[in-house]
Amino acid sequence: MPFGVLHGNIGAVESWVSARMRARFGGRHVSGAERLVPTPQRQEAVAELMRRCQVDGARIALTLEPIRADSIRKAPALNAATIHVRSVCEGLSLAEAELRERSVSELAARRAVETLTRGRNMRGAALMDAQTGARLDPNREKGVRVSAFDWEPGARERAMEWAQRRGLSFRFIDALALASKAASAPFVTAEIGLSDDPNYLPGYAASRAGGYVRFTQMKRRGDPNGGRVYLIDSALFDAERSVKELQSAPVLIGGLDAEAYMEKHTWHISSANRA
Ligand code: PML
Ligand code: MG
Repeated sequence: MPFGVLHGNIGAVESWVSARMRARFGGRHVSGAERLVPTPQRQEAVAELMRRCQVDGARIALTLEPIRADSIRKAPALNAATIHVRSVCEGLSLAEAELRERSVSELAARRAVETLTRGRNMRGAALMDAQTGARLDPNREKGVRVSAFDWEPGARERAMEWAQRRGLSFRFIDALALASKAASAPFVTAEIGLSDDPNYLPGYAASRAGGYVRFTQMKRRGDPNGGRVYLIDSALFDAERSVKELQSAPVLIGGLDAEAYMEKHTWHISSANRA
């Protein structure tokens, strides 16, 4: 299942590169993106990452790291849905309910939402025990940044085209790939995420069982708070190994299942029969 062995063309490419871009401006993180590509495509990948950072005068850190083909695992893309909500309050409470439906305790789900909406300048993601709500990340200031992932070759372009036809952007494509890597780790029960861009209002709750569920409003315009919280099954979690896996185990995400995408409006459904 989640971590398959690579076959065909992917396995045949001997050398890969993990390329990561992080940009800061005025002491704040303003942009970040990454690719995992066969070495001959690294030039293109770097050019694309540089196009992502539109802020003049930003301090940009670019990291290129060689990756062995036989260390790359494959994970399926999560099924995705968009729920159109009427207010930020409704978006946040439905996202919290989505976590509850995926075995997260009431306390932990509430704490996850509080951490996300009140935690200024969260750098990486917070790791939280899915039952007790206790923080598990070794360095709470820094959090944990899930990294070293991409769509499998060709799948990003197809996913992008598909998303644009539905008015969705690269943010969705990037966030879905990231959530798919995280969800494929057995110790991740669920996740909740929100952009730190003050003008980007949608957010999501994600899990292996429930897929990637977007809510069109999870913050008010102008609010710079954002981040991610992973709800962790502590019985399967090992502080050192699991954090390393999230941060640096290279994963390629299989193609988006466009047929599995759904859109719903909360004014047509009750939260009880959403799933
Ligand atoms: C989406 O599905 O539209 C993306 C939601 C939040 C993305 C979080 C981020 O930008 O890091
Ligand atoms: Mg961001």
